Amino acid sequence: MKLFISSTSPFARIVRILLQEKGIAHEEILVDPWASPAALIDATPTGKVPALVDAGVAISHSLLIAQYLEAAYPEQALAVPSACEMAQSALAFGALEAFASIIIGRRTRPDFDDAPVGLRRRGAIEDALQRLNAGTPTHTEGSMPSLANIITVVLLDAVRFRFGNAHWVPDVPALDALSNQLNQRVPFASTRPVLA
Ligand SMILES: N[C@@H](CCC(=O)N[C@@H](CS)C(=O)NCC(=O)O)C(=O)O
Repeated sequence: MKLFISSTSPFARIVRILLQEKGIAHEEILVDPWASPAALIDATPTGKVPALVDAGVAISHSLLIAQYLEAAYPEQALAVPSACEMAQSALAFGALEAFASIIIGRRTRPDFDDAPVGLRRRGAIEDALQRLNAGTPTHTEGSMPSLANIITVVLLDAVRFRFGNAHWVPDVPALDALSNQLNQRVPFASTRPVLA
């Protein structure tokens, strides 16, 4: 199994954490998606990471890859998510898409952050972080993290990585505690975003 990743992609990080937590053997292929390497384009015409190649098929999109892993490796399946966990995943993933929209928007417009669409995306991230924090997601030591908590920590770490303590990033002590707790685990610590 091969997984195309970049060192900063939060979407790739979700899958990297899942594969490590599940103990599924795989090879990570580090690429710059914007350089459109042929092997990545072969796997997905969008040229986006993550892309997984397994058993002769190529699958892109982090959540579809997560769904595939649940079906193809049932012995390492996650616990069935509750309605609250599904809602948490949706909140966190939506904010991650808003985050990616800002990072990609900067490529076409350097002042994207302060343009109307950038401000709208920023507002979505801020609101989602506040709601997630108020929902105080917890993790029980010794259990496999839920997909909801994986996406939530990936979101918070990505926001801190790209925006630091920018004035608009809300105080989220419950999320910081969750991030500190889960980043003690190798699958989280070994995949923290770094500039290549
Ligand atoms: N919805 C996709 C988003 C993937 C995505 O946007 N990946 C970014 C890196 S964070 C990328 O490869 N961008 C290159 C491009 O947009 O061409 C997922 O969940 O996997």
